[in-house]
Amino acid sequence: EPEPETPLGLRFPDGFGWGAATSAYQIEGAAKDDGRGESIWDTFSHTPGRVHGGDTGDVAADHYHRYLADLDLMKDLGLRTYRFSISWPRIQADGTGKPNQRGLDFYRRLVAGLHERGIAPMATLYHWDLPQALQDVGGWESREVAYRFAEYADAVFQGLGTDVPTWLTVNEPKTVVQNGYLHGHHAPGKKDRPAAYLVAHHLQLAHGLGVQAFRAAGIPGRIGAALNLHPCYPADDSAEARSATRLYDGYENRLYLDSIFKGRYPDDVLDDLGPQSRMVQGIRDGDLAVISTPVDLLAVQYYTPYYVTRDGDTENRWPTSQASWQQIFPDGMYDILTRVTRDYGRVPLTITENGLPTPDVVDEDGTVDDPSRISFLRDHFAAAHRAIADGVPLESYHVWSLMDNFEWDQGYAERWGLIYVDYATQQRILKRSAHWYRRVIANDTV
Ligand code: GBH
Repeated sequence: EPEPETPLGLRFPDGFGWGAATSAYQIEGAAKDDGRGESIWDTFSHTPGRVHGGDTGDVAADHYHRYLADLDLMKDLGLRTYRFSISWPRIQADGTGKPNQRGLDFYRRLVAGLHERGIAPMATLYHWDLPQALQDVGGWESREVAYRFAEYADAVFQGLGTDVPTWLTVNEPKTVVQNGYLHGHHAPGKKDRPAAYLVAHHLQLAHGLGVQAFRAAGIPGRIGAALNLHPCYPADDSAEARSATRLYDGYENRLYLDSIFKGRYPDDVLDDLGPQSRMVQGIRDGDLAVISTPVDLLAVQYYTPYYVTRDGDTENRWPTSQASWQQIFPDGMYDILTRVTRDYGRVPLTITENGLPTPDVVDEDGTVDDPSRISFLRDHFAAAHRAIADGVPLESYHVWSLMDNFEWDQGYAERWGLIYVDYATQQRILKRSAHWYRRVIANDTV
């Protein structure tokens, strides 16, 4: 095994979009500033027993107050693109009505600061922080919330539209479905399978209505969906494992991809849910046309593969990261990128998340050494390079994450950043991987 820093000599296309990603609730803190309302993640994290260590996003990395210093760190790294999310309850405290100018102003300042530093902004409209007031009227189980989302999106387009070249609608609808409504590990913490897939439909509808609102607003720029995709492989060669893998892939990938790119939900998944399921009952005429409103790009988030057994469970094949759900398998990046291009056409692709948590500590000399992040990124970049060489229209790559942050139900126990955050002092330290990434970007070479 060579030193992880040893270059592989893989050159990326000129101007390739090297970037990093964050989300609002995970980094901003400032939970009560400037008229921000409460989100379901405020409620969830303040409910005892829900989040590791009782951690909350009240302060997080205090990015709301430190964004200028954070912008300077992005510039220091040489980032060409930065993906962040907009907090819905900062724009509409109760999820409806006239936008809160002070909330919009924060993102205006952030976006202006990115432009001043030559970094392209990429904004996600919804990264899981639903206004609590909308949860109180049913949350994503209510079809109405999809229409509220479109109104919120329009307020954001009017407020900062012309300065943001790339928009994403809903971050990882599947994670809301699975973690929010199947296992209950995320807000709103339900375990209700019939509700979960109705929520999937309403999130897809919200996506489509958001794309339509963007077209109606007539502002320049591009918009797409942000999906976490999982390559699914049979755990053995049996016909049973192969057919279980097919259905698993339906729930993990095709439910979201087919509805957006083919205007239909996959038959195998609909059959499995059944005609009396809340989801199937909740699909109205015209919904799939809304959901499949053409997008300008697709944002892919890749973390782990699944190996599916004959009885439809999954098993691990590769070493895991500190997150027990994450198997480290760089070829999965190649497989998912080439598959999307093969099955859904040559829509421009961006990687909007890929990374791993590491148990970082500050050494006596004040440095933070994370060699496993360097080898992880090197190998996943190499897989993306191979996909590009094979014709995949991949234009940018955002590492998850720019900085350590509130990792949802894991609280601050998992550190996913290129930049270390000392939460006691809010001091930032570039990890060894950040210094390595700076050289990758400067040379366009891994
Ligand atoms: C992304 O989610 C998120 O977009 C980002 O906010 C997050 O910080 C990042 O990745 C790192 O996790 O149900 O216990 O088996 C990744 C979503 C998280 C979905 C883990 C599957 C399985 C955990 N994945 N989850 S569990």
